[in-house]
Amino acid sequence: MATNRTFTMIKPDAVSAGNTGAITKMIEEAGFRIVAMKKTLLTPERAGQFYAVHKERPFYKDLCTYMSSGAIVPMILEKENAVEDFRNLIGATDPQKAAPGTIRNLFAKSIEANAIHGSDSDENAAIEGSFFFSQLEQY
Ligand code: IDP
Ligand code: MG
Repeated sequence: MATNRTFTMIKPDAVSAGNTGAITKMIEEAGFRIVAMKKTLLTPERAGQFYAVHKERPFYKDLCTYMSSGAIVPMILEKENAVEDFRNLIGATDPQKAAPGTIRNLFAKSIEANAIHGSDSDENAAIEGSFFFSQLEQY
């Protein structure tokens, strides 16, 4: 079976709550291989670049402040049908609407502090992965 890749990051609320291990375990048990992973910080400016697609949205400034408020754990993941399967594993943006058993249902605090990011397309997965990691051909 062909595999493909997606990009994720565990967001500051989930890292500071000590849920990095539990979330990483769910990701591996769902069949994703962790290709690359690190713990790092975003400045507000870098958060703004990452979420530039949302810069006209009312929540943009708060989102950049929140995403630079503490450590994050970005990862590149590999699995057959990775992008779609990972979006299903994390659940809806708003944790109140996220299906039972999804990562956001279990760990998110709010629609903003929603525990985890997941790319929405193969194209964005590649762009977002290279925002944090280089020389991926060696992984
Ligand atoms: P997604 O992360 O499920 O793809 P997007 O619409 O791409 O959702 O939004 C990016 C991020 O912006 C969300 O994960 C969340 O942290 C934040 N966000 C989205 N909608 C709202 C909102 O209505 N209020 C506050 N923050 C929001
Ligand atoms: Mg999105």
